[in-house]
Amino acid sequence: MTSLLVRKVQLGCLVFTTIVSWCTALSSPSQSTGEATFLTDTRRQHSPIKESSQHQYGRVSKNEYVLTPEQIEAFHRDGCVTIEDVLAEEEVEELAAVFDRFVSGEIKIPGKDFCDMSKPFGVPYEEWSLVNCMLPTRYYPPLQNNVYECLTRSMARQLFPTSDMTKDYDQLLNKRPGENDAVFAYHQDMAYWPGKKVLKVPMTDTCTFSLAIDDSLPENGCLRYVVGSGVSKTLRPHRPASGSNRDEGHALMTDVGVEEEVRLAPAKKGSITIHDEYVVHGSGGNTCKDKQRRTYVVAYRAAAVVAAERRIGFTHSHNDEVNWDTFEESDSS
Ligand SMILES: O=C(O)CCC(=O)C(=O)O
Repeated sequence: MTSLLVRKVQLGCLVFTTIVSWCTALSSPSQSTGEATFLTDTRRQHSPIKESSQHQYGRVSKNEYVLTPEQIEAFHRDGCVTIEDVLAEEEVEELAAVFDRFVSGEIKIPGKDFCDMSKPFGVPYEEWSLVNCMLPTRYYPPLQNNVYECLTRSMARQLFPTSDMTKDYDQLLNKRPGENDAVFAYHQDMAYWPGKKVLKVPMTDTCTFSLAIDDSLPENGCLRYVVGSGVSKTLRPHRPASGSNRDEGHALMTDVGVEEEVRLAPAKKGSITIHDEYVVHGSGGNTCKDKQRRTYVVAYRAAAVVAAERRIGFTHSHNDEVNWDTFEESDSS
């Protein structure tokens, strides 16, 4: 009788504790991540919080997503990981509406920050296949601090807990339907950026998030990467993807060996891929006649790295005077 009573009391406590912790998670956005000012609070129904005996994982509040140890390990081991169902349908739709205003030219982006990443500069807009809008939150400040930024900021700080991860740049990409040449050439992101020696910093810590605004599939040109290719943190030789120099087109490319393992990283609408700065990656053309592939990229780097970039005038704008061609090193390591 006594032991039955004790068990009932224990069960009652467990139920009470679980309800309290769920309510706390759902009602208090992370203090450290700040409030999303752009999007309405559309707390999702279809991304259940996964619980283990000690931790809650997944979308624990409006602005916070807790990664599992396995997801963190996969990012550091493979150079890329997919996180399913991070944003709700309504949240994605709200971002998509602003996205489309950039791509249509309604929100203006100056100079080379509005370009095609698969073609040389100078190709008319109507002929673009892979539309690229650099730095959307610079050119349209109301987009700053949106729910996607808040969630990814919380994840970045879990991936690199000691680096004070800070937003470095953002970018919108749209592969137009049926454009087989909407190819993002294989590259390492570090090939585009100044390295440790130029910046005089001891690390390059980076995590780059890509939100699938549309389902990102092999047939509409989802992300693909060479598994584990970033682990050695060495830079492969790169060359301009269009023409003979960077004045003809912004994109760079490198080679992938036939023996290397290339993995596709499809992501459903609302899911996110995260890749690092040294993993070799790119994406194929869009073979779907009726599907675009819209992707919203936001990259975080160690605060010391971002500060050092800005000190030399590097902001990830394609209009920067300081760019890949002007770095003193041929090797960005
Ligand atoms: O999503 C893609 O197609 C490629 C994007 C990319 O290369 C990047 O964000 O570094």
